[in-house]
Order: sequence, then structure tokens, then C-alpha cells
Amino acid sequence: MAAFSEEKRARLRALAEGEFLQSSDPAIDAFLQRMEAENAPVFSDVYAGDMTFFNAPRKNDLDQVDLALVGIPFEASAPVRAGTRLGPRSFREWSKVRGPVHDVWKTIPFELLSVADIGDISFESPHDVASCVQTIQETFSGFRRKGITPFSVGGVHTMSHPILTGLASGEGVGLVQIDAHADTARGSFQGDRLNDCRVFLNAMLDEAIDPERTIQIGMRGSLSPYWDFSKEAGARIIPMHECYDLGVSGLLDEIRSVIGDGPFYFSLDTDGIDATYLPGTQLPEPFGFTTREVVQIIRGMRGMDIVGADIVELCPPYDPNGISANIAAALGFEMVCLLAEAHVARNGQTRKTHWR
Ligand SMILES: [Mn+2]
Repeated sequence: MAAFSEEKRARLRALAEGEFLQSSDPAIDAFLQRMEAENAPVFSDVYAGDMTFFNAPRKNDLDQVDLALVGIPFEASAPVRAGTRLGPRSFREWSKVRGPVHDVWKTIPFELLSVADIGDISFESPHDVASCVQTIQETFSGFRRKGITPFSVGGVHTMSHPILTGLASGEGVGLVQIDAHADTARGSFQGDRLNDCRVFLNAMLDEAIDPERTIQIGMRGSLSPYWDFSKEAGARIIPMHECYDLGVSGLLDEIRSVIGDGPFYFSLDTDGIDATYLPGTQLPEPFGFTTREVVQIIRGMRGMDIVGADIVELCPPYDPNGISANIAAALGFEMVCLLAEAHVARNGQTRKTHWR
């Protein structure tokens, strides 16, 4: 090995000069300087300070918000394990170390839109499913009226139905769903028709999603016989064993052919991911997706017209080391990048996030 020449030494020393908050990429560098000037908590001590989604500013005035990050601590109607109402809190904690710059795309949602943590939905009767569903629907109708793009963290999957009916403006949107269960069971379960076994059947009946622009991916396990409605209604349902053969690129071809150029919603049930990666979910199912496959599917949807997204069924009592919340937060940042880019493409306007 050749000795270090004086010239090589000097060059390395010169390159090592500078500040921690600095980037050779001019756009990232401008963002970092702005963060510092606004005293944004983005790079503050990760164990201290307020817990907001991805360190976004906390805002209550919806006129100041383009992309709302909202917690839905709702678990009434969850049929198996308890604790999904703790999902938003755990997600916030782990999201503190996710973002703010997409490591591959260099996308910075905070440079594109006014992104804010608007807090958790507060429920007057948190154990009454019908009233919670109504509260969620009203909240999301408000977002629709203000043109806000929502990213939601749950909470039991039941929440996606009132999110979709709240966002609906006449014509049903498309749906991409990654989940071990299609959630389109007929009839009532445990005495209720508002539950996480028939989320998307309810959303189709309410014309909030179009069955023919719905694609459901990753179904498996003992509940598989209960999803006949999906196929019969015209949805594309791809059980997990078909995903093994299709692979990520085959799945993305299917997604693009079902969804096309039109608007769609994305729902990620944490149980779509194999429980060896993500144990902290309400009803884990073996033989699911790897985390790497899910991130590739999400990234593959870049450029499509995504109008909202959620991550559901995170169940922190079964996630004692935070591994599941960490994965959920990392995938959530990917989804926020997609949502921000699509919102700008739809509206043609940008507005930076400000922390002060
Ligand atoms: Mn589900």
C-alpha cells in the first residue's frame, strides 16, 4: 500500500472541514440551513422534546396545512388483540428518527408542502364504534373541503372506511391495499357490521371506493374463505401465494393496470408484513411480505395519483422492543413522500413547512 502523500492528506483534511448540517447536494443543503435557521427539531436530540410525526410542526389551524399527519387512537371493534389505540403514540416516537430527506429520491416533503402533525382524533365515546366512525368521517370530510391530503396512523383497520367515506366526493376512488386479510366479509361479526373484517365491503357499498379499481394484495391464512365478495364485486385480489410467483415487479404491473391514472387511496395493514419482521400487530399471519418487498411496492407507486394513505393495526403491547413501530414509521415516511409529490402534481403549487 502506498504511503499517504502530503497532497492526499491535505485533500482529505480539506474535505473534512465544515459543519454537521451540510450537504454537497444544493437542494438538501438549502433545506438544512433553513432547518437550522428555524430551529426545527428535525436534527435535535432524538430522545428529547415533543413527539410529533416525523418532527413536523404541530398545527391546529387547518388553513395552514396541505398534508395532515393524523393519529387515530381507535380500537373499538378490534376482534383479537388489544392495544391498537396506542399505535399513534408509538409511531410518533419512532418517526422522530425517520426522514426528513428520502435517501434514494432526495424528496423533502417539508420543502414541497406545509406538512403538519394535527394531533390525534379525540373521541367522545371511544368504546362506541358507530360514534367513532362518525367522528372519523366528519374529520375527513373537513380535510376534503379544505383540499388537505391525509396520512393517518391507527388504530384498528375499521377506521379506513370512514376515512374513505369522508374523502369521497361522488365518484369512488381506487384502492391499493396490502394486508393479510381482504376485510370484505359479509354479514356481521361479533354482533357488528362496522368492524375490521368488512372495512372495504362497507367502503364499496358506500361508493367511496370503486371495486373495479381496487387491488388487494397479500391475503393468506385461515380467514381466506371469507373474502369471496372482493372477487365477485370485481376487485383484483392477489393472495399471498400468487405474490410469491409474481414478485414485486409483477405486482406493480398489476397495480398499474388496475389503478391506471386516476386517484387512489393506499392502505397498509401492518399484518400484511410477515410477523417475523413485524410482530406488533393485532392479528399476525405467517408467510407474509418482507419489509423490503413492501418498501419496493410503495416506491414503485411513485408518479401515481395517490390521494391519501394510512398504516393500521399497529399494536404496541406486542411490540416491546419497538421493532414494528420502527418499520411502520420508516414505511410511513415513504408514503408521506409519495403523498407530497402527488399533491403537488395535482395542484401545481408548493408551500414550504415552517417551524416558526
Ligand atoms: Mn386489515
